[in-house]
Amino acid sequence: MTTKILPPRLGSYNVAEEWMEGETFNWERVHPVFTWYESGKVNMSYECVDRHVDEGKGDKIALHYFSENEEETYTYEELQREVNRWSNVLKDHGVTKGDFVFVFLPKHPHCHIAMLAAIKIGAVVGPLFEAFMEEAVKDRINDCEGEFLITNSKFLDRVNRPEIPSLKTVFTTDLEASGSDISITKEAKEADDQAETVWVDLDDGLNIHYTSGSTGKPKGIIHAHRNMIQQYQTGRWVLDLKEDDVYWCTAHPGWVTGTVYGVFAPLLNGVTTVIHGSRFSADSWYQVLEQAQVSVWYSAPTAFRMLMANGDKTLEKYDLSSLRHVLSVGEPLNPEVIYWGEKALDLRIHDTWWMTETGAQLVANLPTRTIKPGSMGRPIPGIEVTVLDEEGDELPAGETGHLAIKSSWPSLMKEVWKNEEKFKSYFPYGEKWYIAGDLAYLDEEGYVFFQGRSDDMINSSGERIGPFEVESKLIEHEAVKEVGVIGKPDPVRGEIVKAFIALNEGYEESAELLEEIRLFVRSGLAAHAAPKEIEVVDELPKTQISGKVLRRELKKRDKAG
Ligand code: 6R9
Repeated sequence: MTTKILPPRLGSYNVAEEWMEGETFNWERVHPVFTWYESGKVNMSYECVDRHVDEGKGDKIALHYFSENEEETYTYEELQREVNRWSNVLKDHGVTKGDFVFVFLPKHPHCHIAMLAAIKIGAVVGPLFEAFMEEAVKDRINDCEGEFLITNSKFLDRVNRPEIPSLKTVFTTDLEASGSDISITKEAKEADDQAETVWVDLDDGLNIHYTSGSTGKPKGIIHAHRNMIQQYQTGRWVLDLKEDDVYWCTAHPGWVTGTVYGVFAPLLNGVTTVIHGSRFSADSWYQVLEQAQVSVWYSAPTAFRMLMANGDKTLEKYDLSSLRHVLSVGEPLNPEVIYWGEKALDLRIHDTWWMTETGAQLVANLPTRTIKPGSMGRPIPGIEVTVLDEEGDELPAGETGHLAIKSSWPSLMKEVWKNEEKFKSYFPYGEKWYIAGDLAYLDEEGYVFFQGRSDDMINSSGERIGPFEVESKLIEHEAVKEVGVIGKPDPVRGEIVKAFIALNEGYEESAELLEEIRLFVRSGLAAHAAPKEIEVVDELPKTQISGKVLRRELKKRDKAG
């Protein structure tokens, strides 16, 4: 396919009015937007909710929730009162500044409220992905010895309490709680709708998200309140959020995108956020876009590919004329998808690039820039990007190497929980350059072309999956002797998880056994981590010295076979 470039479309964009291409940009320019600029005191929850009420925008719709049979809205003032009530309940039960509060809830206003309530009283919120199973939940809470969890009775089945000894208090969103658990919704009804904001420092902890690495268990990436500088500003310039926008980010807050661009950025910008509770189907998604009159939509390549594969027939049933700006994140955005967007939606799909660790977007196609399909765009104002070789020297345009970002920027992670060494590993060539772990090249104009990961990480439907975590689970199965897990290219999901296994003596390969093994991972870790393909081999290729499974070799074999 020949790639054709897509020039910007006419429109009045925030970034065009506030910044000139080529002009240097200092993040300090953003500081006066926030209350702390004068008071010196900061709280993300205050800036997301209370500030808008204080500024007279309390009647504006903050959240618009849809599911199959429910629809619910909260104005900023209603959201404020609810957040206050919940934060009072949390406080009454001992949550204080710096405590970890895990939130394990489906896409629902309760999830937003729980997060904002915990943050309001200075706690560090840990949103857990809704698809996590027992093991994934346990590992994360145990890693930071979390004492508090907000969940519901349905998800509680996946919380193995005896194995999470630090867990002191479980709040559920059901009106009746069992045993010593606390119904946060019931107590909130009785609680005061006024609450004190706990003011913290810009550098104090705000949220924790676990990301998979290629070795070891997932690492806890901790972010600070200062992130709001970049999250607000990218919401304004990259998402182009304006006062009257209705904005929908399809990600669950358990993925960093769902927290940063599903909760914080839209609320910081004072727009209406759509929350959609049901599972993906082309019909239900188009229906949300139509019914909620979504104007700005942030989703992922897998979703766009599924809509594309669904065909135009479904699309034609809906009126999507409210839509004006569409963005994508999480995995490579195929040029075909961009061309589909042009045809089907009559809009450009704007790719954006960032990571859990970076806290906000760094490379993007701004609405005012030409899109080169196949490229993620260029660094946003205030960000400098280059490509380094193995020695840490900058490479010329066109040559692939390690994608590097000049440090620092406002939303860079604060720390890796209890793992200073891991934090340092992002800066192998010194403090100047943050190394993303992605391979890329730049063209003459500075457009960034993603070329893959430099490690063994798997990216399936935008989900970062560490092969090690899947391997560790597989090896627990009694039939499995040895295992190696890789990402296999897939037209819809980007990659799928593929496992190579050697069986223990006494076990024979059969469809039933492989299905049992797959379900073992599915029910232990998460559906997206379960191998879609399992291949039984006699032996796995290993390194001579350390006996590590050679995933690269497995990849090669997989291609050849
Ligand atoms: C926000 C998020 C980060 C990794 C990143 C890269 C991949 C993200 C991408 C992309 C190609 C894009 N990635 N955006 N690859 N094009 N536009 O995704 O965070 O889950 O931590 O993943 O995802 O490999 O290093 P996270």
